[in-house]
This record gives sequence, C-alpha cells and structure tokens, in this order.
Amino acid sequence: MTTKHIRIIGVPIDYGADRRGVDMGPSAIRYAGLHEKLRQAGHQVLDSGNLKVPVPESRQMKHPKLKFLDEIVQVNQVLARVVAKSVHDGEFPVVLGGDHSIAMGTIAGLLRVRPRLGMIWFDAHGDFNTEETTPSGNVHGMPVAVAAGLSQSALALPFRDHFLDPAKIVYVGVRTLDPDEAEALRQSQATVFSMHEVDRYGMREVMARAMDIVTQGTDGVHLSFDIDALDPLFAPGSGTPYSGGLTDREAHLALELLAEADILTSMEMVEVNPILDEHNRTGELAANLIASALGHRII
Ligand code: 6HN
Ligand code: MN
Ligand code: MN
Ligand code: MN
Repeated sequence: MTTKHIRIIGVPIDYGADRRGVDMGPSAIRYAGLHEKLRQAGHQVLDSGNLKVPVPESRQMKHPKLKFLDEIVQVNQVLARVVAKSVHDGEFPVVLGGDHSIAMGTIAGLLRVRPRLGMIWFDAHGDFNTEETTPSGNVHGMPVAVAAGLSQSALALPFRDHFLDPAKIVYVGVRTLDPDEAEALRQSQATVFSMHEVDRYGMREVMARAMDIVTQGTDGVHLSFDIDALDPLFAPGSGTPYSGGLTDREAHLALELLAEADILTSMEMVEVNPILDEHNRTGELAANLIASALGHRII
C-alpha cells in the first residue's frame, strides 16, 4: 500500500448514545498501540489529540427526539472543519469516536474536498433514522440519513453545501433496523449487505461487490466502522450489542481486502465503550482493525 500521512483525530463524545462510556473510546484505541501499528505498516502518523467536548453533566437534554442536538451539531461543525483541512493537506484522516453521531461531521468535512465521495458503513444498525422515525431520540441512529439529506432539522446544518449520494453508500453487517428506518432504506438507493448476504456469499464476495459500487464515479472512499458490526462475543465493549454479527476474522478479512485494493481515503472507528469492555479487548480489536484497513500484515 502507498505510504500515507495519517492524521488521527479523537472525538470523545457520547451525546448521541444512551449508554455513557463511548467518550473514552479514543483513549482505549490509542492505549492499544494504534500509532505503533500504523508506523509498522509504513505510514507517517500525526495525532491532533481530542476535540473539545463539554461533559453531559454540564448540559441539559432539551429535544427528546433529537437528544443533545445543539452540542452534537457544535462538535460536528468543528470536526467537519478539522477533517476538511486534513484532506485538503493531503492527509488520510482516521477519526476515533465517540458515538456514531460523529460521522455527520466527518462526512460533511470529507464532502467539502471530495464531493462525489463513496462510503462503506460497517454496522449492526442502519443509522438511517430521522427525527421523525427515531424510536429513541438518539442521534447516533441518524447520521447516514442526515448525510444523505433526509433530515429537515438543525442536525443537517453542517451539510448545507453537500449531501452524500445514497447510491454511493454500501452497508455491511446490518442485522437490526427500526420499521420506518427499514422502509426509508428500501426507498433509498443505498446498498445493504446484511448478515444474510455475508452468510450467503461470504465476505470476500460481499467486499468485491461493495468495492465495485463505491469506486464507480467517486472521488474517494470513506470507511465508517461501528464496532457493533462484530458479534458481541468478539466486541463486548459496545453499548448497542446485537447477536449474529461478524466474527473477528470476517472483519479483518474485509478490511485487509480494502487495504489490498488501496481504495480508502479516510476512515473512522466508533462506538467502542471501555466501561463495558473486558480489559480493553474491544479497544485492541478496534486498533487492530484500523491497522488491517491500513495495510498491516504479518509477513
Ligand atoms: N449505533 N436504531 C436504534 C436507534 O436508536 O435509532 C439504534 C441505533 C444504534 C446506533 O449503534 O451507532
Ligand atoms: Mn451500531
Ligand atoms: Mn455536491
Ligand atoms: Mn452505528
């Protein structure tokens, strides 16, 4: 793989999720030796540290259908600027969450430099709710819908200039959707490789099809990886576990295939929850998965 100038950006935010603890994700992933692994893979690594995020105890939740809307928009607007600058400077941003609401800022920033972005989204969930369809009011269930232009709320603020074309979005590992969310996804042009397709065709075939879609007419490929795409057996440190997920080997294979094709231009790793983890097992897995996506090999 080509040598990359990797820019690590931590976003210790958990406003988008009900269960506290994902704000510690960036520390857990760094502690697991992320920098060393990426340097071993031959890359230059710079770390911007963490974005400033106010603690929830100092805030009041105002909008029940868009919990912590103002705080989330504020952090994502800063994140969008930081990501856009990084890409503009020729770097490869690796964003560490935090909950999945940060994908809104990451994608908004990427789209400013790569308006025809393609995206692969690993997740047990669709994250395709809007303020109308959400059962929980948790914004981490909404970032793809917002990026694709489906939200009418202030959440869409960082996306005034560019939306992500749903036809350039591919999901892998999905196994639970809310009813209205599923309907919205069916109406969209996004491609969903659920666990059914992973079982049926195998990860190698699923990734070949996914890579085909996200490289057609695009000017970059973003990987958004929610650690709950893996089965809770392998990733216990997740606030929204759902059984029947990817094995660690399937996940590594998927990311190694991406590395081999060398098509990624940015990535994010989200929803690692150290409070629920066992001795940082999930943090280590997350660091190893990032290394796999960036070309780390045993030999
Ligand atoms: N995640 N669909 C559920 C909701 O509350 O909207 C779960 C979302 C989970 C989001 O894991 O990033
Ligand atoms: Mn998820
Ligand atoms: Mn545009
Ligand atoms: Mn998610």
